[in-house]
Amino acid sequence: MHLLPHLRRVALLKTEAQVIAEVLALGCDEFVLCGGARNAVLVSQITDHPKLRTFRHFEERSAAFFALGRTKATGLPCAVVTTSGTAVAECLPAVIEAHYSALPLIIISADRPEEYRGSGAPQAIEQEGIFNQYAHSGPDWTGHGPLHLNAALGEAELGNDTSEIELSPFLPKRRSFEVLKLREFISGGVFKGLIVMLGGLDEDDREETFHFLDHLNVPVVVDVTSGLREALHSLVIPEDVVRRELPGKILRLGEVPVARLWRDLEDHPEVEVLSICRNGLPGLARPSEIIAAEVGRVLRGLGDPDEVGDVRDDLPGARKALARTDGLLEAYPDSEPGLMRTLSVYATVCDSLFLGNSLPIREWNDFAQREVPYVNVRANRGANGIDGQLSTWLGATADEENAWGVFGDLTTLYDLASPAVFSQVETSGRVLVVINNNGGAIFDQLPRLEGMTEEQREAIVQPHTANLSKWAEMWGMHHLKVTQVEDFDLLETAESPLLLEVVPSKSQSDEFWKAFRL
Ligand SMILES: Cc1ncc(C[n+]2csc(CCOP(=O)(O)OP(=O)(O)O)c2C)c(N)n1
Repeated sequence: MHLLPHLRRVALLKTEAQVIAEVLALGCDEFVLCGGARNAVLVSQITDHPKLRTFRHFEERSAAFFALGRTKATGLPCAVVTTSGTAVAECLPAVIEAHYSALPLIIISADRPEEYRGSGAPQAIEQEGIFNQYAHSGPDWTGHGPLHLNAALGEAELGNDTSEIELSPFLPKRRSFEVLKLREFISGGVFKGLIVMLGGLDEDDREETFHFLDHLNVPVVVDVTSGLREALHSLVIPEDVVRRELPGKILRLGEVPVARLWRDLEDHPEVEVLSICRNGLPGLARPSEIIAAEVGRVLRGLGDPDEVGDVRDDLPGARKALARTDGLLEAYPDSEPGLMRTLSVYATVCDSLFLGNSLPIREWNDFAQREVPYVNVRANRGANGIDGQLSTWLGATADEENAWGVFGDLTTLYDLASPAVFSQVETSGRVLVVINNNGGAIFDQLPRLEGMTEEQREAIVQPHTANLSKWAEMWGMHHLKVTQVEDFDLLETAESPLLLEVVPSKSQSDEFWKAFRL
């Protein structure tokens, strides 16, 4: 009765040698190895191969995010190797993030042999297709998203020698696109204003994007993860200025922008939107245009655009708004935005910057210093999760000194196992900043919270009593707590990582936000 599905599953099963040959043919030379007995044959063959780099991690959810971080740093595939059972399922959040970020994360799972299917035997679960639409499983893989390879292994297998298998170059599928769509978008009907919204960009796309915007000369709502926030500062416009009067056209480059303005566009179909992005998803539920390709390639294809300029004369108003914000930051230096501004000045010494989701990325966009550019700015913006953030940062910066990452307190509590890799990554000058505002303070700003009971508020904000100094001690981090701006004077980096816990003044933060929103 179940013959057909059964045959299909048999056809998909692979041996460890087939899986290793397949993954090397795809250009994957980095592996994050997780514990277990069933995957031991995979682990020993991978570590024996002379051309492969390995990391290890005991916790698969963190391991998969760490591997995702590696793909961000290298642009190449990185594979997590897990045992069977729920170990595989732990990789789902990172697989989803890789899907929406179009990154080449590979999951290699050891499975029990075919006869164990549906038996309920220990660590025997249905692993084939476990990631559903979020991962490819075979030759149709484009390299623009995750891949799952499932190997059926007996526990006692020694395996064949795979150390001679050659490593091939990584060749993601090249996508074709129409530059004409972009040419028409920026040349016709721009009398009601054209604004660019700049989301996260790949490092390779940044130079091309800068030159394009320099020629186009239109106001830009910029995300720090574009890596161009400071270089473009004469064109930068705060989103509030644009939200007051929407332009006729918005050109989005890169990842979905953080700004509230982007969400507003759902209710304004009269604003024409064209997105150019790698994952090929519009990021809006209402109709809009899209070019699915690397931003740099599309802009190179276009050549230098004609100048459109500041058609609506928005930029003088933008200058005033930014000056007003600077005044408020000075007036409330120990508020969360105030401490963020000072932190951003200290962080100009970093060699790379990672921003966690929720308030850190938003407050950095709005309040960080605007003069000195940061190199290698990164974030996980695919599915906007607060999970796996520290692990992604550690993976992305495994070889980098002076790596700074800024995270919320709940985001940090989500990824407590992440420091398990400290002994395998560069820690010199590493600074892990936690903005500890006692829970999801982002939700405190929701008007919806006003009429709620304390119990309801707590369920949404999740305040806690965690003592982060004990966590720092557990993993050998120095710990510095900053509660006012002067405390930053004590900031000193070393060979081992620093946990910089920033605790904003609640009263100054409340006053800041009240004045800011006037
Ligand atoms: C995995 C996951 N769970 C829940 C959410 C919903 N969420 C978005 S922001 C947030 C609170 C984040 O709190 P924290 O890390 O402390 O940052 P901050 O308060 O500074 O914004 C939550 C729970 C999410 N984005 N991802």
